[in-house]
Amino acid sequence: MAALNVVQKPAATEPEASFTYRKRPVTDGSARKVLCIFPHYTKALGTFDHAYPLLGVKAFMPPQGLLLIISYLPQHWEIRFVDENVKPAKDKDFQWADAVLVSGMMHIQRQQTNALNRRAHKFGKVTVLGGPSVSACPEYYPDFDYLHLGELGDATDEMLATLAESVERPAGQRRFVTGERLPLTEFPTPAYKLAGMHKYFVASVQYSSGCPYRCDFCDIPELYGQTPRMKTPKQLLAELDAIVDDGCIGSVYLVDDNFVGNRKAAKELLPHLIEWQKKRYYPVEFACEATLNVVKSPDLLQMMHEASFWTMFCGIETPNAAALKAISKDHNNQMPILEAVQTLNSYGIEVVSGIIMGLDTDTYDTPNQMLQFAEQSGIPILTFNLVQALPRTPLHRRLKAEGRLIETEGRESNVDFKLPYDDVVDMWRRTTQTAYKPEAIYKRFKHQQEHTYPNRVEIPPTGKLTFVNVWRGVSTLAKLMVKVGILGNYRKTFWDMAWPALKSMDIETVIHVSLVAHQMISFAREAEAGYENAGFYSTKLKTQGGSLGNINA
Ligand code: B12
Ligand code: SF4
Repeated sequence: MAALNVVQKPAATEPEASFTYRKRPVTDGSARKVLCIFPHYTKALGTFDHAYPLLGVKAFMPPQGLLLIISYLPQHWEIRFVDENVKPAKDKDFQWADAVLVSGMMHIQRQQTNALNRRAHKFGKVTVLGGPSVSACPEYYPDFDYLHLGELGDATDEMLATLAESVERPAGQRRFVTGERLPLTEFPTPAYKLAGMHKYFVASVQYSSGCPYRCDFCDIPELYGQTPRMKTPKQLLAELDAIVDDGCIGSVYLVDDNFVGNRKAAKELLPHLIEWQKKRYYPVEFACEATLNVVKSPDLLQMMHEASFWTMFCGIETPNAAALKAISKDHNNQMPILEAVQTLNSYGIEVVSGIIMGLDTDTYDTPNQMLQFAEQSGIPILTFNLVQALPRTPLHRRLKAEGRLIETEGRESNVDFKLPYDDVVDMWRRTTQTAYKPEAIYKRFKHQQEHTYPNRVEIPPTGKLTFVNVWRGVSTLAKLMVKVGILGNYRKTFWDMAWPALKSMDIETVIHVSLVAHQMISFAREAEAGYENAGFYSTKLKTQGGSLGNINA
């Protein structure tokens, strides 16, 4: 739990030319104590749970949406923030509160989300739920008192006015639906300080919302729109300052659905990021989600290189051109995929690839094609997911019309695959296990050591040379040496990579490669033992928490 305090409002930012949204919540006179909780995620390949004890952090990423809502709450309301991924909420937190606000991101989190509602109700507290999951699927949350559907906007004001008037639980559930969104240029700086950046694997910021494409399986266009909306560069720099001033030195993840959804806007931002990095001696490196066709804009890539973008999550989904066409992801066919990955690597950008299995076009040869693609591309992290039909997607509507949705508890996916279910799950499991055999992932990392990392902009040591950072590096390295280099059962593979890198004092690479590989190898082994879910959307309960990734862009 973070400290109890009242959040400071950030300085106002320049309004957009088309700005019409002027309402503010009517909350005069009310003094409220608000408990804001982010539920535990379901363990995933991409939540990096196995890396936390080695790095001395508690969770993957601070919950941007909830921290933003906190900053938007009336200044005189008292706030307690709990990220259950860091520390569970205590009974006394619920007792303290007048109202409990919960943010639920993923559908797979919904059991944890509904459990928080039950706890709050046990103490007689009124509950509000917002976030991507409820916005797409309000019916998953029948027992919350208030549902906030959509982005920050008129619904938020209405909801706050309601809480200001009364914190009695209403007789029945009420929904607040955003009709008019608050322009991103009016978004306050999220309450990063409450979260404490040092507790997280990576920090997060948001520059834009929305994506212009319309992939068959993705709910982003319907939830966040197809015309990306942006903050101003000045706003983003203020957020980066807040994050770095709070002690973050390392990766900052741009949570934008597609960082290059509006290339002009990305090009306007990047010179500011480059200048900021230079001025502050490159304290951070960036990761983002973007469509692979960014390689068509070398000027954009050059600026991303100079701003120190190190990682890009691309929803490659499948190397099969016909399959891409079938899922309306033809923009991945605009250039040969392997060449696109090489181009990104040549700018120092390591690709993380989303992969979907269980598509209608899959055959028994699909695992071989996926593994061949992994090897040829040299992409170290590929998030193999089973396709899931999310509500508010073309895929969901099509499968519903075809009678191919199976919403049975315990299934790995709600899609009635063309191939037999057990075969598809088995293909997923075999692909994951083979891709994450220690020799295989270390080989792909070797490719990155040769073809990507040397192409990164040279960073002055000063930016990251703080006592905390050096200490974290030394202790992480020591723990990795013991856990993987001495006790690990793939220690020879580790030393083949680590020894030459240590001799050339490339400590950062040793830590990055062995930490990420450790997560992936451990995850794949758990999957082999049947602990992890194949579909990271499935709400199937596991004896041990389940699994990475992200699927958009
Ligand atoms: C960052 C991110 C992650 C991070 C999350 C870490 C973290 N703590 O933040 C990581 C990388 C771990 C992740 C993983 C996954 N993710 Co993800 N992720 C995102 C992403 C790109 C951005 C979320 C974000 O920060 N947005 C910016 C904030 C400001 O927006 P927001 O959260 O929507 O908040 C706004 C409103 O919702 C509202 N709001 C939010 N909370 C609250 C609370 C209250 C009380 C109120 C009033 C309002 C409110 O106000 C905010 C301002 O407008 C979204 C895409 C998206 N656009 O949502 C996908 C998304 C949430 N992820 C998704 C998925 C599917 C996954 C994975 C399953 C992918 C995978 N294949 O493994 C995994 C699951 C991990 C797990 N085991 O739980 C889906 C969720 C679909 C669904 N509903 O289930 C999304 C929507 C993308 C997509 N369509 O594919 N993800
Ligand atoms: S998958 Fe990516 S590119 Fe496709 S619509 Fe979703 S966010 Fe856009």
